Amino acid sequence: MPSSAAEKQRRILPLFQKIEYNTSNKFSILVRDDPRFSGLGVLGRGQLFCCFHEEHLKEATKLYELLIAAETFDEFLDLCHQSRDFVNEGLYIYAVSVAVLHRSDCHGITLPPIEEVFPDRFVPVEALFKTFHESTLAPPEQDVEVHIEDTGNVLDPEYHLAYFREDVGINAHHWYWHVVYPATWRAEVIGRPKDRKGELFYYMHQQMCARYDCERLSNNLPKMRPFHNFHEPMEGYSAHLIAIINGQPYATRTEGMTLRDLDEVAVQDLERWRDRILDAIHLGFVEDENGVHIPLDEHHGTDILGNIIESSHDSVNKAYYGSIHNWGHVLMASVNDPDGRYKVNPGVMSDTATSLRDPIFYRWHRFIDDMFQEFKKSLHSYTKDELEFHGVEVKSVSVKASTTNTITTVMKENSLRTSHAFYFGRTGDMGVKYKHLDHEPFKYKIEVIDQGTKTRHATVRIFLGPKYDELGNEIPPNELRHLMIELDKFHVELKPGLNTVERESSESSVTIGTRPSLSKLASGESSHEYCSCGWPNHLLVPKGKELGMQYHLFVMLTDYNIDLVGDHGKTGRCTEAVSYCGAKDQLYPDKKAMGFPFDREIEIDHLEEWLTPNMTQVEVTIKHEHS
Ligand code: CUO
Repeated sequence: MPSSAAEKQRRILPLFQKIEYNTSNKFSILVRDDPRFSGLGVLGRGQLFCCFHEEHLKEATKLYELLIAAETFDEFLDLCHQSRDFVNEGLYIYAVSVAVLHRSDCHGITLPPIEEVFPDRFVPVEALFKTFHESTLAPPEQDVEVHIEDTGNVLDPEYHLAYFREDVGINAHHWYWHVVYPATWRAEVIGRPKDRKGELFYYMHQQMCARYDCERLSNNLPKMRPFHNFHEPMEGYSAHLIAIINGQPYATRTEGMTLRDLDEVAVQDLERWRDRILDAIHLGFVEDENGVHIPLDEHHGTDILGNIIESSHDSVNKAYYGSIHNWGHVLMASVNDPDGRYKVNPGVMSDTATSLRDPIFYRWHRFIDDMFQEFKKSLHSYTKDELEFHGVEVKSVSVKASTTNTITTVMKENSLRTSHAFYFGRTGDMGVKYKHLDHEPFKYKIEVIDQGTKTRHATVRIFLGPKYDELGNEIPPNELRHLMIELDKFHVELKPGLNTVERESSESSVTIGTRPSLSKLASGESSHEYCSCGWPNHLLVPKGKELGMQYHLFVMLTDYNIDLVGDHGKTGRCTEAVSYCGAKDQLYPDKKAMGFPFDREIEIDHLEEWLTPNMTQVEVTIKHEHS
């Protein structure tokens, strides 16, 4: 890392540490009279910042736009220091994070892990209190670490999925994804367009749902039912999280509660927006604010719909199509106290760092995804010609691990330091140990014949999907496509004749490596710039079953020269987890629809019949080993 970046990194980190949790806004006269801060400090300190609430986002946007617009790094830092004591704590961290990721003078700076900034959003309260307690017994210089214990039991079938929903890495990924792609991003003001943002909103969340269903099948649970009926009683969920900023728990939802109207938005509004969006899909166009019809075509339809459904600043008509996804999160988080009469915290669905913990998250997003799928139904299925890569034949694929074509998963232990966030008047570290799923490292070996006489460039696309459903029936291709999870996508050069392509699981284009801890960043030990967004590699593949669970491993090669967009690959920054997070400040590096070739209906009954010579599949087994 160049020394200036190291110096900036050192100066940035304290902004994220030991935030003073007070309930009164500390407006200095200087700040109050500074017109740059007008409109800030509206959401009170001690309130939970909701990443989906329109008013909260509006204020956060004001702050991150102000921070991004600061002319020099020093001015930026100065604004950060001034606003730190008077804007809402959660809103502040969100806005500063957005600014750091988007200021050109912050290149080379890595954001500290959100789980160390706000451990209370990741660590159950029982474990946090135990750490506090033990730290009072231990000498102040001694480190204290406690284990996170289970917070549920088998009476709740969803408990079996807790390891996935409450995984630190996926929740951090989701937080950073929304920091990289703020719903309110105004490219025309900030000057940095976000390519295919609406489509990526669809695809990244579709993949989370597919991954969740793969995990459900691994645990002998049926695939989830989408949350289509907004009056349906919901399952319960208790996060066991407490918000340190106000000392209150995130609301527990008891089983059987239903959505309630808020002052801002009613359940009926969600229904009206849903119907308008579905009407638009069936008519084949959306109507903008001036009554102009914009076609939902195969090139832009998903992106336009993504912006409408989220909804983002780029929605073509927010007044008419509303903001169904964002308000859905808010309504679900508010079922306990819709009019705020008890002054309690909302549930975890209110925050991008916590919402993945709640089973309703996936059912809500499956419903959202079903609207996109309704659109995809309006497009023709890919023809053989669109699928083929003439002259390229994939002969075979195998997975090299301790046993060929078998991947073993295990539970592993990791730890997380909580003492960066709070004052304890002690020098020893405080932290928690937690378990997470992991898999053995593996390698794909793909044999490809290039029948041509010249070197060619190909994009390799690798997906994984379950072979059998919860009843033991083989999943037909058109259902399977909803469950296919992307494992990797990369470029290869093919020479004429037989080629052997090998690729490590750790190189996956959907995952990022271990993010450096705050201590590592502070000591300057981490010289690599991490862009923070990316699926954790330890959850690259689903858990599988103890006796083994069969999956299709699918590989397809397409023509790289046709797929290529812009100059990607030559100047890419933050391209580690490009499939789900895009490439920073660049066009999305693949011209194909996201999720290709599984994004459209497959009208053939057997997978083998659908495959063209440039595709192949092999059965792999995922086996979970109890440690
Ligand atoms: Cu990421 Cu609903 O958008 O959570």
